[in-house]
Amino acid sequence: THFRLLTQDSHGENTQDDQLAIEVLTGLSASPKHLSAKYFYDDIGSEIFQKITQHEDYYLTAKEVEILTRISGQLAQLVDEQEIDIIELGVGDGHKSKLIIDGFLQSGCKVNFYPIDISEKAMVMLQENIIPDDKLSIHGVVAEYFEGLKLVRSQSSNKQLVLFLGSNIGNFNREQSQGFLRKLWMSLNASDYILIGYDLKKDVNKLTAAYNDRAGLTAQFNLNLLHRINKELGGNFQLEKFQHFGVYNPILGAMESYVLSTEKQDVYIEALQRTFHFDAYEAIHLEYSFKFTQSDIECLCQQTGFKVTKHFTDEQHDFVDSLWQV
Ligand code: AVI
Repeated sequence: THFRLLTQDSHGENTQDDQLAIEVLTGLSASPKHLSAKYFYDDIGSEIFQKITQHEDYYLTAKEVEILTRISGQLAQLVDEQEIDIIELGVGDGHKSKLIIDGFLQSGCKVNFYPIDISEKAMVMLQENIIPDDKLSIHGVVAEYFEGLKLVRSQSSNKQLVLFLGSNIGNFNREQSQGFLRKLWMSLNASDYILIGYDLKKDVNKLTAAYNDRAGLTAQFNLNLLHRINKELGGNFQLEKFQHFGVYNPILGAMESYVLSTEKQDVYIEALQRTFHFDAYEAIHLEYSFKFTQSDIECLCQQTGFKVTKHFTDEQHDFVDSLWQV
């Protein structure tokens, strides 16, 4: 098959397990308590997230699909190359990548697709949805974003288009997203492209509904992190004694996710040999999902060295995919 999996050896770095343990110890010892949303995506979490993206309350995915379906031909025309590397940071199920890839293939452009993700499972799911053909090669890279990007760039000298879709950038805070984009700018060649998805600021009720969906998927998604700690670190969180709370912070311009301890309780985590105390209704902060205005997006572009090629939005202006050039 044309599908190749590139993996990297870790050179005495912390394993993912160690990282989770360190994160949990630090986060649950802090005041206020916090855990990183980065750890949502074990196999169960990835599956729940997939369901969230299909739920009508979580409008983000449908809006981005609407945009990408409409612009895929136009993208290929704007980029205008004979052969291109499309590098996707953090792969979903490949549904959105495929829309973009097809636009290039239909314009006669040869595509080398490099999905980069830390999860090998994500790569397998993707493989089922994207079928290679004569003009499309796929090289899955299991690595952190920038390690993977370095690996890809050491193997190719084509023009590159980096995809960072789904408002994944919203899970960074403002400094982190600036840092991330600067680093991306430095890693690419002059006139390479990036296409980034941004969820726009909008009616608070619509935002709140998206992060408190009626099927309870978001609640499950967040509580799964406690379940993961039980499983991987020998914790004894009783999930029924915690409650999901998703709320918009209009000063930050971000949705915030918490789980609240519904009573006073102690939780023991074996791998850390520690007990953590929770007061009644004490919160653990889990996630930010930042929202943007058009001018937030333009500022970010300007501050990080890129030039805006074009913003693409859906009919109701809920979401933007923004094409920038180095
Ligand atoms: C992956 N990320 C962009 C999602 C978001 O909207 O922040 C994760 C998510 N959290 C709750 N629902 C979805």
